[in-house]
Amino acid sequence: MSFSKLLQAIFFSLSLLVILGLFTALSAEEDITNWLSEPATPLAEEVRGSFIFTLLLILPFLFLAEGLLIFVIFKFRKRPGKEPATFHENVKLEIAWTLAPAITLVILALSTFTLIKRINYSPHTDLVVQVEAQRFFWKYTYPEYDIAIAEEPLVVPADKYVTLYGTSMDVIHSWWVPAFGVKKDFMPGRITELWFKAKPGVYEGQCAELCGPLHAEMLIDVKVLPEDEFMAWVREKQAEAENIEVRPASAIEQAREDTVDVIN
Ligand SMILES: [Cu+2]
Repeated sequence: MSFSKLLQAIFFSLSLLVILGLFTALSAEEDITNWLSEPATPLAEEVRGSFIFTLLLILPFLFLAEGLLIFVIFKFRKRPGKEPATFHENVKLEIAWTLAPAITLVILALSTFTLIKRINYSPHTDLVVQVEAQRFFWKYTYPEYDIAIAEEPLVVPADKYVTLYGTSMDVIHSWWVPAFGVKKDFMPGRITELWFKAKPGVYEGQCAELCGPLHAEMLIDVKVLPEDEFMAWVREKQAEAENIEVRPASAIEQAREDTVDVIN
């Protein structure tokens, strides 16, 4: 088989594969991947919108450039009785294909940076939760309710602005719940802010910063409950904390004196 025949065969097989792949993806009853999770917060909706907007703006360039390339390769190639074309330079065309992508990039930058700003600063706060990341779990403290939990799902009220202030006790961790559209690094010695306002449901996430041997098991669970159920959970947790017997300081003091008496 000659080299050009081999190239043709490879080109043909690859095209067939791509068409088959596209057909399978389009006709699948369920999504064949979960690489885009359903947005559960307005922020996640915006992130999704920004993703699609970006794709719509940049894909025409891909198709135009690759389409032109393939067209030119076939149209101006060397054929029996025909020399290959050798033209080059076209100032107008070159200015156009420099300006068009540049303007597109400016549009993308403006829309992306405004969205990043919205992600970074919570517009309002109904509930504050402090997060301490530690290899390999998360500790959540609710200062307003005097509750601290670790290795348990984060529980928050639905449709409320929840602000997390996170830091790390050892290495860099990253708090990432895809459905919320947030992913922020928690670093030792620094406090990072993130926020979400989620629909009721149970959401999963994961530490997204390689932090050690059990990094893959540093999972995140978030339970978003209707407000009354959330308050019931708060009362339950507070009651649990009260039931832990704490010896008053005076009792400890008395015990020490008794011991001293016995020794003497
Ligand atoms: Cu981690």
